[in-house]
Amino acid sequence: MRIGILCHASFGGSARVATELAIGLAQRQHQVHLFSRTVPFGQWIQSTGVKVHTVVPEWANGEHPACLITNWPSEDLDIFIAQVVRIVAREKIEVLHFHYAVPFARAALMIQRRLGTQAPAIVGTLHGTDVSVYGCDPQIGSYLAKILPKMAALTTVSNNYAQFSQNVFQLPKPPQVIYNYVDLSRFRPQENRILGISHTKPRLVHVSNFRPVKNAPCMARIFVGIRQQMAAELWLIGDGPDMDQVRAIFKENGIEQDVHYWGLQREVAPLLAQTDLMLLTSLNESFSLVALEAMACGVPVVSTNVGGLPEVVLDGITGGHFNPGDEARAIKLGVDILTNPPRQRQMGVAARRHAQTFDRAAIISQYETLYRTQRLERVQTGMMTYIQRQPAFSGVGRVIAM
Ligand code: GMT
Repeated sequence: MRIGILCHASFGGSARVATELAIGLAQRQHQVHLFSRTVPFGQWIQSTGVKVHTVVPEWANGEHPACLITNWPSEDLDIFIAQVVRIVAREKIEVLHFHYAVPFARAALMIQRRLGTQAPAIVGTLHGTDVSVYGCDPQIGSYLAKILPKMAALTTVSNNYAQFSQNVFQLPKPPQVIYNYVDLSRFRPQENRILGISHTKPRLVHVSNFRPVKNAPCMARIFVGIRQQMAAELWLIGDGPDMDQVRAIFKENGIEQDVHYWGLQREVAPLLAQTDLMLLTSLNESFSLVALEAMACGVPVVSTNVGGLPEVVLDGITGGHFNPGDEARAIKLGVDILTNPPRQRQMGVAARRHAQTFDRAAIISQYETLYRTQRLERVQTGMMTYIQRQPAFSGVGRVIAM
C-alpha cells in the first residue's frame, strides 16, 4: 500500500510510535511517506526506506527536542498542508494516518477538503494530552469534537483512553484500540544480571520529559523516602521544565551523590536493562511507552494507577500501583520489591512476559489490517459515488446503495 504518516518530531511517545510504525511498514514493502514539521528526533536513518518530508530544516529548528510543539506558526501549517496535498496527489497515497490530534486533525480536514474525491482514507490516532488537555479545553475541544468524526477511522492506545476519548469528544463510538508496541529484540533483559551483583546498590530509574503531567517532583520525594530506608541509586533519563525542582529536592536532602542524570537519550534500552525498578508518578497517561519498554527489559514498574497504565503495569504481578500523590504507598512498594531479590526477579520475568503481548510485529499488523479495510471502504464509496453520478444508472445506484 501507499501510506502517509503525519507526526510530531519530539522525543515523546506519539512521535516514537509513528516513526517506528513507518519504518515497520516500509520493511513490509509498503511505500511510506512521513510528514513532520522538523526531522523526527533531529536525525533520520536514510536506510529505513521511509521518505521524510519536513517544513522546517534542522538548522533552523530552535525547538528543544523533548518539547511537543503543537501550536505551529500558521505559515508552517499552511506549508505542511500544501506539501502533504502535493505528495498525496503525486504518489496516489491511499491511506493518511495522523498521530496526535493537535494540529493534525485540523490539517487532515484541510487536506481532505483540498483533495475532495481524490482524498485518501484518513485515520487518526489519539495519543494522550490531545485528549486530556486539548480535548478538555472548551474552544479546542469543541472544534476537535466536530472534526474527528469526519475521519474514516479513529484509534487510541488503551481501552481506558477509548472510553475517555468517546466521553470527551462525545464520539458516536469509541476509537478502535490498537495498543502501543515495543521491539522485543531491542528492549530485552540483560543476560545473567542478578540484583545487587551487577551493581552494588539497587538501582531505580525514571524516564520522562519532566513536564508537569509526569509529576517528577513527587518521584524525587519518593526516592528520598526510599533512600531514608535503604541504600539505593536513581537514574534519570530525559529532561524538561521540572528538572530544576527535582535537583533541588535531592540537594535539600543531601542525596545528590545517589542520582545520575543521563539527559536525553536516543537509545534507552541498554540503560533500562541495567536497572532494577522503574518509578513513574504521572497524573495522567494514556499508555506509557517507557513503562512497557522497562518491562520488556525485565524491569518491574511502580506507577500511579491512572489512565491506561493499569493495562500495561499489572498491579502485584509486574510491579505495583499507587494513587497519584500517595508517596507513602509508593515508598513502601519500592522498598518491599528492592529488599526482596527473588520477588524482584519474579516480577521482572512476569513483566517481560506481559510485554510480549505488545509485540511490535503483531501491533503493526493490526494497523495494516485497519488501512486495508479503510482503503477498501474508500474504493467502494468512490465507486458508489461514481455510479450514482451516472444518469443511466441513477435508479440502479439508489437500489445498490439501499
Ligand atoms: O500526550 C502527550 O503529552 C505526549 C504524548 C507523546 O507524544 O509523547 O504522550 C502520549 O502518547 C504516548 C504514545 O502513545 C503514550 O505512551 C503516553 O502515555 C501519552 N502521554 C500522556 O497521556 C500524558
